[in-house]
Amino acid sequence: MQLRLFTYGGSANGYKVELALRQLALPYERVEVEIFRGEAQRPDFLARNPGGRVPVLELDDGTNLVESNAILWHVTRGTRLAPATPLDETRAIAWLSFEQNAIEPVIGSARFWRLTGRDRDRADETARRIAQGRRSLAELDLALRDRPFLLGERYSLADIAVYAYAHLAGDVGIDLADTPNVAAWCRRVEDQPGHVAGPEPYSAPAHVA
Ligand SMILES: N[C@@H](CCC(=O)N[C@@H](CS)C(=O)NCC(=O)O)C(=O)O
Repeated sequence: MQLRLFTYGGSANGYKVELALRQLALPYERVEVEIFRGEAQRPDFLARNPGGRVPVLELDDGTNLVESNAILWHVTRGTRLAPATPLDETRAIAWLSFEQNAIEPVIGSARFWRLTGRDRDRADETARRIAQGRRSLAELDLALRDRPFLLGERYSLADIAVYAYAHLAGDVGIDLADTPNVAAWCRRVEDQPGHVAGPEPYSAPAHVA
């Protein structure tokens, strides 16, 4: 049995994992979960992830892994995308935490609301998150002023995790030209061998009237 990735095309959390699997040429079966039709709330999926969220990676022994960054850590272990030293491991964990605190629920949520019509009944909160997103990218820009990648000279899982939502900031009107180090880093990430674009557009059921 091979790896099975349960994901949703519009999810950048799922995209992170697919990007790593593709760049490492690890074979996997992709199972699309239409989260906006309740497919992640069905008992069979909840048995994999009681949180009812994608992505979930099923290993060849049937173990289900949840949380995109934990999955990234697992699939990149021992590969060229893993941190090279214990200190870099610590730095990578810091970037994965930054991504889950300052990028995903900020740029990711604002973008989801805006692209699916949910911003109409939460305009203030959307604006607040976009403002926070600008601050997060400014912080990222400062960190990237003296290094090509987040851990230094080498592209790693930290770049994949942070890139997944950061590169989508333009969808909420944040111009990456305002953070030139981030813009240049996005181009370097996109130039990596095996890079694939993502995530996919939101599916029709994601949109609200
Ligand atoms: N922190 C989690 C977030 C996972 C997550 O929020 N997944 C979304 C799609 S991006 C989902 O499945 N949402 C369905 C729901 O919450 O009902 C991760 O990084 O994997």
